[in-house]
Amino acid sequence: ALRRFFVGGNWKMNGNKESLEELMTTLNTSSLHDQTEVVCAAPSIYLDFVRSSLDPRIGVAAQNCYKVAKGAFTGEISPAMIKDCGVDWVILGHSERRHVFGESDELIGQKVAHALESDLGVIACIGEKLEEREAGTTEEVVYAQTQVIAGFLLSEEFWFSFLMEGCCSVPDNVKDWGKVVLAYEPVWAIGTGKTASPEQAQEVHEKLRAWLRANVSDDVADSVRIIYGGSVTGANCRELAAQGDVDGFLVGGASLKPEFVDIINARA
Ligand code: G2H
Repeated sequence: ALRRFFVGGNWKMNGNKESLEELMTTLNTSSLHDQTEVVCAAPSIYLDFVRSSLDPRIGVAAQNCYKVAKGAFTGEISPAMIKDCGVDWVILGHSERRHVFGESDELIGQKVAHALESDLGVIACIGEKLEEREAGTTEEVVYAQTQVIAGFLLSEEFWFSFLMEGCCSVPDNVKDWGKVVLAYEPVWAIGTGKTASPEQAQEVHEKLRAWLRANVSDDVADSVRIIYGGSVTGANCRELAAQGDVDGFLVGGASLKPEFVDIINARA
């Protein structure tokens, strides 16, 4: 296939030096399909430690970052700092950032733009809530989130500054889609043990690819990896990986366990 299988482990706020060392020893000594691109997202305080302990064939990601390079933003980290630790990826727009910490679409779009400008790869997360799925608005929600990540929808904030300041540059967050992996994570499936069925995942991934074809380009639609996240395990990964538009996974809970190796090797 055109698209290299991509498996991200999202450790979230878990582990300590001892347990992560053990996990990394398992990953470093396991046989991993070399066709799979593997990236582990560590808590920011451990990025340096994880980058220096993990085998170089495995990538490392931060789980969040801020939208500018430096300054008076207590508690935040910048893409420049992430790069300085030898780390090449960042997860942005994760549902926990959106729903536990109240990050808006707008902010996520700005973070994506700055992270890409700083030469980080971005795992950009989107996904509908249970009530949105039940109301039949899944497509509408994930298209809107993708559009704000892409940045070419003229937002209220854009029009406000256009009118107030005569600003005239049209936002375009993503100049290089080659650095973006789109993670579809239905919120109702996150950490709940309720995985989307392979058909449910395939349906949304296929529609997202069609959206990219219609709104970006054929080339981007064919090449962007669309990965699935939400209660992926060693037991359900193979069936999901067999779907034509599922190009990998973003794995939470199971990425802290040895079964992460089975998930990395899910595509035969
Ligand atoms: C979704 C996923 C990882 P889990 O948040 O991003 O977590 O696999 O635990 O549902």
